[in-house]
Parts: sequence; C-alpha cells; structure tokens
Amino acid sequence: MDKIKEHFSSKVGEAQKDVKDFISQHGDEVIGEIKVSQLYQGMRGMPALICETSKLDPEEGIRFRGYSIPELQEKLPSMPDGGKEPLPEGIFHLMLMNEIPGDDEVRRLSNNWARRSIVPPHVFKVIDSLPKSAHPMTQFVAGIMALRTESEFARAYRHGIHKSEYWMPTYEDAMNLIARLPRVAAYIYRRVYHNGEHIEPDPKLDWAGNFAHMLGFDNDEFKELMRLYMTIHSDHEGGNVSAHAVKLVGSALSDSYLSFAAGMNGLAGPLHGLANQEVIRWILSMRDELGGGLPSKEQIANYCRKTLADGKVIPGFGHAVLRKTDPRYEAQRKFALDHMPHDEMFLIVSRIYEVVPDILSATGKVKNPWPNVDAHSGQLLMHYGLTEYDFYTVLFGVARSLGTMANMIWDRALGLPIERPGSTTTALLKDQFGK
Ligand code: CMX
Repeated sequence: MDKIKEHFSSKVGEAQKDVKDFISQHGDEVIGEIKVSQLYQGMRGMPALICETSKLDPEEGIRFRGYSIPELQEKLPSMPDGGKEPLPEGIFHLMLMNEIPGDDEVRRLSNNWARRSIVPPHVFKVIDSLPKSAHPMTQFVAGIMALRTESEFARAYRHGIHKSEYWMPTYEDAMNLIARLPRVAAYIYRRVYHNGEHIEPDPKLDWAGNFAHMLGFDNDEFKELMRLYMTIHSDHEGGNVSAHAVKLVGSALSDSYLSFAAGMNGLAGPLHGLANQEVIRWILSMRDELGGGLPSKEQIANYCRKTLADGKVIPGFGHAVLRKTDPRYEAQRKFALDHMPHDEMFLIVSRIYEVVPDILSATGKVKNPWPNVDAHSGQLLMHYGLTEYDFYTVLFGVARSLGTMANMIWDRALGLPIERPGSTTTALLKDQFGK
C-alpha cells in the first residue's frame, strides 16, 4: 500500500464510526422543507446530498474543507522556486485527508501521479478514430471511456471483492484517472490544434506544470496560471451538474471512469462548464461586430441588450447558488491585475463586469447578476496564446477530477448507498393540493 493510501486508510475506520453514530443520534432531525415550486425549479435550495470536500455559501462563495480561496493561496504549498500559486496536489490532499499538507506530502503526490501517468496506446487510437472536428469534450469523454479498460474496481468487483474494501480499488482508479487525464487532454489539444505534434511528459514536473508543458506552454507564468486554474476549478460542493452526475452514477457502483465520464458529459453543457468557451465566443463576436478594439460601456450595454432580446443568456454571469461575485472570478482577476493589467481582453472583461450586473438586475428575474468563474478564465488563457476556446472546458474537466474523485473515494469508504430520490407527477400534486 503506498504511503498516501495508508494515510487515508488510517482515517476510514474513525470516519465510518463517526457518521454511523451521528446518524443514530440525529437521523430523525428535520433539516428543511420542500416546496412544490422546488420540484419544478431544479431542486434549488434542497439540502439533499453529502459532499465532504467543499461547501458553497451563497454570499461568501466556496470553502474547501472550511478554507476560502485566499486562505488556500496563503496556506497550501506552492513551487519551491518562488512559486506563488497553490499546487493542485495540495488541494487534493486537503479534500481527501481534511488536512493542509506540507511540502513533502505534496511532492509525494506529484511523484505518485507521475508514476501512474502512463496512458495505454489504445486510448490514443480511440481518440484518433474521431474526426478532428469532433468537439474536444467529445474526444475527452471518449478517451476517459477508453481508459476504463484499466479499472481496478471493475476487476475487483468481478472477482467478488467484499463491500468493506470497495474504497481500495476506487482509490487506485481515482489516482490513476487524475494522473492520466492531463496526458489525454494534452493529446487532444495537440492533435486538433498542433498537427498532432505531441509533447512527451516530463515526470520531474508537478502535475499542473507538466500539463502546461504537454500542452506546449513552457512559460513559468502559464504554469503558475495552470496551478491556480486547477485548484480553483477542482470542486464546487456536491449539487452542481458535473459533481452530482459523478456521485449519482458512482452510487450504482459504476467505477471511476464511468462515473467521471458522466460528469464530463454534464460539464459539456453550455449552462455549466461550456460557459467558459461561450464567454470568449461572445466577447469575440461582440468585438468583431463593433470593429475591434476596446468597446465603450454603452456599446457593451447595447450588445448585452441584444443578446437578451435574442432570447440568449449572457455567458459567465449568474449562478444557481451564488449571490455575489464568485471568489474564483476574483482570484483570476487578481492574477490578471498582477500579470497583465494592460491586456486588451482583460480590459474588456473588466468593463463587462462594470456593465452586465445592472443590465441583468434590470430584467427583474435574474437572481444573481454577478460574474461566475467562467467569465474570466478564457481571458487568462488567451493572454498566453491558448486561444482555441473550444478546448477550454477540457481544462475545467481535468481540474474537476480532483474534487469528484476525492468524493468518490469517501463515498465508497462510507458505504453510501445507491441514489434513488422519489419523483411525483403534476396530477398527483394537484390531487393533493387542489387544481
Ligand atoms: N443571462 C440571461 N439570463 C439569465 C442569466 C444570464 N447570465 N442568468 C439567469 N438568467 C435568467 C434565466 O435564464 C431565467 O430565465 P427564465 O425565467 O426566462 O427561464 C431567470 O434568469 C432566472 O434564473 P436564475 O434563477 O437567476 O438562474 P438559474 O439558477 O436558473 O441558472 C445559470 C443559473 C448559471 C444556469 C444561469 O445564471 C445562466 O444561464 N448563466 C449563464 C451561463 C453560465 O455562465 N453558466 C456557468 C455557471 C458556472 C458553471 O457551472 O461553470
């Protein structure tokens, strides 16, 4: 058993007992009520899931195991040679172990993932069999499904593993998947946008640094961006479409590959992760229509009104839970102010931030007029030359493996059952409450 697994293993027994005792003491407490309207409104505001790794507060934003993003920027280890941004290995450790890691623990994770990172050749063949024009998220999901031949959980289940040990092969699958995704994602990027000129991994680099390297970006600042990007996109509590899909599918004892692919299909929706590409597409088409340069506030306002009048959403704004500017947006804005304050796209993104909230508020129906994570991420990537925006959601997806896989290991360790919420019909509700 590797040291990381041993460390996790030492926590399992106590956590199982803790949860069991808690349910036996408080299992009958009532934590909320369900209104009829919530059944028609995407179950907003219903506490219905356990997600140990992070919690989203509408006003304050995300906290990972209790820590805000600025706190994590302070506390999580960064690169020893003067790095400022948190290493994603650190947030994974925090989410899995509920402890802030030290430098040694982060280095151990980097090395562990580097050792696990070899992608079998058939995965590349599966990706190569798709037309290059297939959306990168389609290629990503195909690659993940092809990786499934490696599932240790599926093998162990077939051989009759005892349920108390489910978490063990799940841990192996989760770690292998996290280790291999950057290679799969970079392969897709180089295949589609760089004539299939692939770049070999450098096992001496950290996980995000190596990802940047395989994408073809060896600039240190871009590597720092990738570390921040992977950290802030890693988790957003349990109810968002991608995290929930992974959890739901995983609850049927589908292995990590099946479950993560399900989550990625959800992330590929334009109201969720695909919004990061849509933001750049929207900004570029606004700029084209206005003849280039930095649009005025009035021009942006007119373009927003036209978007709304055409029955479309303004991508990158609004949120199902948040009611303030997303701290993930703030963290990216700070990165831009530190590294590229005069970048034209940054100035456009900033001006959009000054204009859009008032316009969305004026509709009288948008519950959160403030920007979310996707309103900023594309601009940072564009600045360093990663301009192929159809690829952006794949980056989000690689990052999401950290939170969803940490959760999946815990779900198996706690023996959570298959998900099966009830549904009803409008006719039955009418019978109950009147027409
Ligand atoms: N532009 C235009 N209209 C918007 C809007 C936006 N950015 N955000 C919300 N609305 C509209 C909704 O479409 C809805 O309209 P109808 O009543 O006509 O259906 C109304 O305002 C009320 O919606 P809401 O309760 O405020 O928002 P929801 O919880 O239903 O949806 C979200 C949340 C994110 C899907 C929505 O704000 C949206 O579509 N935003 C743009 C897409 C986006 O940026 N998605 C990324 C979210 C972050 C992520 O998951 O990555």
